[in-house]
Amino acid sequence: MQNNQLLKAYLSDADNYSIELFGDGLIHKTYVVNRDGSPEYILQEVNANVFKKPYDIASNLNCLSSFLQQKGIEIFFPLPLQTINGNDYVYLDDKYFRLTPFEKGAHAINSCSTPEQAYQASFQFGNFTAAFDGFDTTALKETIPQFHDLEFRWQQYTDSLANGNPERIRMARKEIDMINSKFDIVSRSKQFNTSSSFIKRVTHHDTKISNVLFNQQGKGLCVIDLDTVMPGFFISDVGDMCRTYLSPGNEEETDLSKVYVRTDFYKAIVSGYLEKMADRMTEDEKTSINYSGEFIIYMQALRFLTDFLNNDAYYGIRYEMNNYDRTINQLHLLELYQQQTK
Ligand code: GN1
Ligand code: MG
Repeated sequence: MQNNQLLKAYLSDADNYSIELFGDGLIHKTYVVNRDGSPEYILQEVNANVFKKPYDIASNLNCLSSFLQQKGIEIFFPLPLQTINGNDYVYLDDKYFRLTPFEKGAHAINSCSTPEQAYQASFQFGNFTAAFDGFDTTALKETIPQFHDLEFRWQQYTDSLANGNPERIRMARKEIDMINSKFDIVSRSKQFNTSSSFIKRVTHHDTKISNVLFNQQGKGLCVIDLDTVMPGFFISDVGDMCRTYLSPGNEEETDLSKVYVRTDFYKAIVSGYLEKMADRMTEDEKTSINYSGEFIIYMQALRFLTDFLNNDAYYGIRYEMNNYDRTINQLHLLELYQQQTK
């Protein structure tokens, strides 16, 4: 990468910085920018195959940040910097890059290992949505259209069954049958789009624990990675926390004995989220809390399987059967989730 050219768009003393790869996201490439060995910025190459309109992300962030300022709401909201020329991105070699200050004294964790961490993170996501109470969500652009629309994901899945790799379809027969047998999860999602008891709010849509910053005492500080902040339903955020915090083994784990549900973490997620959100949620929403996990774990299994059948067009993979193994992992987690959290 042409490090210097990139950093020079932002920093007049770009030569004093070095760049190294950072984190393990499946979509963007992320780098940390160091000066004298200490981190100063996060540099990201935005995946424009996934986010087809990168300027929609910038527009959403500016809109949300103005709302917070106008209302005097003090949550930490990490905005990318503008370039010296006042642009939201550097466009180089057909790629979009952005630079965000590194939060000193804060750190992210890669896996959730205590109920307290689950509680802290969940509180932050609830607090984030609550901060935008009264914000007109129609002002936001959908940075990935129909991102968490389960009926749409189902449609993509049935398309992959019709047009995908026939050998892979044969290989995944058991998982296809399992997905099909749980179609009631898709049916139930319909009520979110049709009933006024379910409210569209500013939701994050990617609530894995590495998207929360903690202070040195382990207290949650804020949420980061705001590209998929869009109008959505709370089940997206609570559900993705269930998907990613409940099991000690993550979606990459192939030893399924390490993929199980820690029910005390489930309680921590629910109580952290409700702390700020309980008063804002309708009765129908509250009785759908448990459905959140089913909705998202199922959707993720569906998305991994669809990608497998489509020859891995979307998710980054480390080995040939990665998306297939991820599907098996998520279906296992879903089964246990349905048995153990009610
Ligand atoms: C992607 O890029 P990353 O790892 O934060 C995906 C999420 C999935 C996740 C599964 C834009 O998130 O929806 O849950 O992979 N993000 C996008 O690991 O598709
Ligand atoms: Mg992300």
